[in-house]
Amino acid sequence: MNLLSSSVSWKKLSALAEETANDRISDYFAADPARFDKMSLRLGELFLDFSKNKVNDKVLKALIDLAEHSPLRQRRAQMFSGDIVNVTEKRPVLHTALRNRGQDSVIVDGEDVMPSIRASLEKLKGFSEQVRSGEWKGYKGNRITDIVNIGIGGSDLGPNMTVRALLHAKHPDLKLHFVSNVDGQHIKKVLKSLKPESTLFIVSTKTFSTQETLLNAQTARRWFYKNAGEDADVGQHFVAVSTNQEAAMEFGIRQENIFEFWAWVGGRYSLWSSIGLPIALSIGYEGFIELLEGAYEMDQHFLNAPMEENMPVLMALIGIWYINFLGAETQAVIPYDQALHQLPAFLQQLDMESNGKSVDIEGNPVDYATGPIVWGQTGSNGQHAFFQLLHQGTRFVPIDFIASLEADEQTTEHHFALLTNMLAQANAFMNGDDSDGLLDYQMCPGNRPSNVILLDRISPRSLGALIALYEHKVFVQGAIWNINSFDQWGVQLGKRLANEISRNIEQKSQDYDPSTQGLMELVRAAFERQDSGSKK
Ligand code: G6Q
Repeated sequence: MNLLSSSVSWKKLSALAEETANDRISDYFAADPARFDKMSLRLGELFLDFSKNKVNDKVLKALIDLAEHSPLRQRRAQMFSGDIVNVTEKRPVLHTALRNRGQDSVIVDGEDVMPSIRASLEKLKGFSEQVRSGEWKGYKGNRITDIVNIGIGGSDLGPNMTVRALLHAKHPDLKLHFVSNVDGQHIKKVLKSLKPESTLFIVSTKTFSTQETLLNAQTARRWFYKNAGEDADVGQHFVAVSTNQEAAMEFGIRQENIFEFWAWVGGRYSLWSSIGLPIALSIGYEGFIELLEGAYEMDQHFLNAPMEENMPVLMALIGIWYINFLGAETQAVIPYDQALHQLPAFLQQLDMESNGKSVDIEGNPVDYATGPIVWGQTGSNGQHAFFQLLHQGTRFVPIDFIASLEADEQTTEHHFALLTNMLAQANAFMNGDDSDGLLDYQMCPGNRPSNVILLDRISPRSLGALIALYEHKVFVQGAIWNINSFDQWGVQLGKRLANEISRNIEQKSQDYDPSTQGLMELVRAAFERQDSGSKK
């Protein structure tokens, strides 16, 4: 048995789960008219209502006790100060330094990393301003109108989600495209509408060794030469964001057009670094800085607010209550805002790649559940699809609702309907429906918990705070579960095996299990047929 699951705080929570098994959230409100005021918090442009959760004062106190007896405080201090918290990869984890808007230095290996972070921001500023103003010219002297970010996973999801969320603030003459899938149809579709003389490619890859990204980048380069001619200056049209300068230069990217970042920035935490270049290009450098400031505000809150008033800590603890004591397997994230439609995919990676672990930091198997399955899509669409299961199914699914208060001037009526739908759902999940005259199958049991996060508006600042809120929530859960939230050996395995299998198909290797072997044979035969077909 692990230390955590045999701890006094854990046992206390198990007892409370039994004691409160038949409690109803609605009764908590009836017993305490001030519950909403007590259980809601504001930070800048972000408001969190966590009152519709199945937690009473005793449960909250026991959860905070669990946090206080965990390595959380120590790990938090270690992360912010640049100690090695990613122990399996022996690295510090410093996305918080990337958005450090204060004067503090952050020391890694005896050196302050802040000057190089500031220098990389300056470079981002200079380049994004040149492209946005039209000063940066393509090989024919045209301004750039289309930017294609080629990257996958952490080098795609963060900038992609953020650019889409802030489309209302984008440069009017620039269009951002994102290519991630190795499926050639993805890049083919994007390239179809583009002209080489006005297109800029960003090859975004921390390692510059990810198969999907390299293949897409090579296809883009071939397309460029084919349409622009062999003499066209590829250097004006390809830049890279990478820690691997050598490989980027080998690809043909000029040294001065490589935007650096560092090994201590994890892929899924990298949108605050040069990986955020598409964001700066789309909304401008000032907007990018506002995004960092919003996140910095959340960092300061996370560091300084008492546990009882600390948004990421509270969201994490309530999540742990559901996952470890009430049996929740999943966490739904439902943004009631079309601009946030990529947020569930982003959070899915953030949470599942970080906390999808089953050994603790010392390498011992855990005997408790860790990260949940995170899923979701926009409301109100979800209401007409999977919400049925949430209302009447047998599963217990906590929900995060996210929305912004400010409406677009032309569509205020729509925005009002959007928000009222969300409020109606959160209310219905809590209260259910057992009105007189309903037949059994019409009844909704209710007592299903939710958080509501309201942004005053979707701005770089509020979005920065929102993303940092979730990053820290994930961090707190990882610290309490005593796992390493910053490695991803499962992802690495996939990368390695894909390369091996493609080599071994060609070499007709017989080293695999019969199923893999049989499937490899079918793929090989299909490609041989296509090859010989194309030669005829
Ligand atoms: C993120 C993961 C993973 C990674 C991609 C792309 O935390 O490590 O999603 O970002 O595999 O890797 P590269 O940026 O090295 O191409």
